[in-house]
Amino acid sequence: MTDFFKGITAIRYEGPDSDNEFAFRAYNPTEVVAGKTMKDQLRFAIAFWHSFAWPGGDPFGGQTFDRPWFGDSMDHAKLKADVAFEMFEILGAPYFCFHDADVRPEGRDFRENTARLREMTDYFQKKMEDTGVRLLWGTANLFSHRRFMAGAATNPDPDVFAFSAATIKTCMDATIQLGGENYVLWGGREGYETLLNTDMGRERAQAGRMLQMVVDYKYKTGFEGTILIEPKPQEPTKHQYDYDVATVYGFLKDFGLEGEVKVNIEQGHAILAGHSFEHELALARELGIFGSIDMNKNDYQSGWDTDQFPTNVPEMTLAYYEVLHAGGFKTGGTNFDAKVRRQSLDPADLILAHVGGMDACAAGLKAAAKMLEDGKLEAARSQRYAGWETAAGKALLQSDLGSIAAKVDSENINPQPRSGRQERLENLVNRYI
Ligand code: XLS
Ligand code: NI
Ligand code: NI
Repeated sequence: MTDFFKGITAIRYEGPDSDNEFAFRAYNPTEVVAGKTMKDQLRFAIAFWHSFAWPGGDPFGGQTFDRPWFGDSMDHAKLKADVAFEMFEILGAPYFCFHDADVRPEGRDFRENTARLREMTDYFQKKMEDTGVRLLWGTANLFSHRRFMAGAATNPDPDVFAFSAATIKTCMDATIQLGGENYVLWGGREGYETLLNTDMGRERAQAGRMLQMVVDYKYKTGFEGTILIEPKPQEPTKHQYDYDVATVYGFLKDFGLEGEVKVNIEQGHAILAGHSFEHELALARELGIFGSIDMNKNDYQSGWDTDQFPTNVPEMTLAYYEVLHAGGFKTGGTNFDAKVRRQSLDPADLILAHVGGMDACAAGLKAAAKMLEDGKLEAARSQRYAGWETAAGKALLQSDLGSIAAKVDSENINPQPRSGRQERLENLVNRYI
């Protein structure tokens, strides 16, 4: 045991009337909601990078956090892992997620990086066996080191492509060893700053080839998890190739990988792309590529990926409505890709940020389940499209422009607009929250 959390003990469910800051009010892991326990519906994961590797910097100032594991040695890395697992246990979080660079110090070269990652993977494996905490997904950090400044797969330098491919292999190996349920690719620097120096066609083709290699390696190794792409429109690069769910789907279709790869949708990235979270979730469901979610919101004014913990229950309700509507998570889950604000220095801040996030998600899930079970929202939606269920409606889609024109003329079809009832539906939604 480290003394980092200074005696904070396991967080328990105490219900909505509890006065205890260190308790869940909505998240009751064993309570059944929509046919599964909340633990199994929500499948919470803690993001290693934001809670344990991020120093609290912003563009105007560096480190604000003073963590005993900040340092470059393997001992620091192991202390960081020890504290992380203590936090997973305090929160009762069933999963975590990590990048290679979060868990091992940067080595001199690929060989040293790989050796350190292997050593840490073994260290994690032991901790996972001891605690029962599982890996939701692993990923490679192909964006922080300066070698990746012009991209990883999409780099103009083939050596960077090679280094990236090799690094992905080691991260997939670590994910497989740890029984990870997914492998994520977020293309932080897979995009460009200016077209003046960019061959977009070539870069897209390189990204497609890299993705194919990832899928091939999945089959070669027998990895049973899901390969996920995490869309984001910009930041760090100005134009990112995986802009949003629709763009990723087009990319997958282009390279024939739409049956192999799904999406990890982040609330903050949806907002950056000018969409709502629920739009991205619903579209992924319709396209058959819904996989997992990163649950962190952005500040609505700043226009940055501020990675804040979710606190807004009405937003969570609409999000989990879409998740339930998609049939719930299969290999995916709810990853808190969220960081405490840089002034939130205390160990307790880290714990309570997650407690609040877990409660907000749980409250949203419960409201969403009620909404789905009641069926009033779906009934209103079906009613709106009822015309398409009639024989005439169905026949229309099998017809052609000429026949339709003749029909509209002979029957004098003259559409009468009907209310979309938006406010009534908004009022209905608020009744469940
Ligand atoms: C950054 C992304 C990143 C991915 C994992 O904006 O959200 O944290 O989730 O590389
Ligand atoms: Ni993310
Ligand atoms: Ni993000």
